[in-house]
Amino acid sequence: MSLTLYELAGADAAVRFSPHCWKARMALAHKGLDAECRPFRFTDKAEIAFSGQGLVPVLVEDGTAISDSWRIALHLEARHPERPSLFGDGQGRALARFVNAYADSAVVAPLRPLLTLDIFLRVHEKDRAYFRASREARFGRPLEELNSDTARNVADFRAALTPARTLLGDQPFLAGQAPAYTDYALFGLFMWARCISEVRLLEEDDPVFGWRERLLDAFGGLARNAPIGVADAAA
Ligand SMILES: N[C@@H](CCC(=O)N[C@@H](CS)C(=O)NCC(=O)O)C(=O)O
Repeated sequence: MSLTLYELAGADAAVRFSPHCWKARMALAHKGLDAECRPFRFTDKAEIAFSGQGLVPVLVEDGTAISDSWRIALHLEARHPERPSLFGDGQGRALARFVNAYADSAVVAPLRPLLTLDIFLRVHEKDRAYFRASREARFGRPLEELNSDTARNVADFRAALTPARTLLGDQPFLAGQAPAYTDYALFGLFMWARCISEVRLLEEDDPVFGWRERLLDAFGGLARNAPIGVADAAA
């Protein structure tokens, strides 16, 4: 079996900061699968042209290319049913789909402006002009102005976590007693912050903080030991 995962990388190729690539990384680890994780920069579009689109993650398994982190999770579950399930029984897949959509909408919204300037400062030099132009078009203002709303964005981010916080007050993982894709779908966003920013997102008494610690330690500390592009990881 041959597995290759194309992952977004910073100026330092070891720093892999994409939230969606982290979802795929955690899914592979959950399945106990080893992949060659290749660095991809924003402007390396030609390298993944074979996948028919321009975003990462892209997983290539035995010559078949799959893009989009959710589709990668579905692929891994279907292709490796004998390995630990990413979704569990019953409504696990629907719950994971819901949490993925919640993470990529309500939770990501206040996080994007918090992290975008930090990303810009840590992308490869060749990516800078593309990144600035595409993100300034998205936000409608210079990247340097995004930091003016930090306190409000942190407050909005914490508020957006309320549904997860409620559940994590009752159980160690969103999926129950052990982690599954439902957890990775949200955790990917925290790895994005951890790898490129020093912003303080959570207080230690927040149940989400403890959950994040448990996932940082999962799979032998895969996420905790991942190289970061800042002196101190985002708390
Ligand atoms: N829905 C996709 C989103 C993928 C995505 O937006 N990837 C970003 C990295 S986090 C990307 O490749 N960006 C390249 C660009 O903006 O040009 C997924 O879940 O995989």
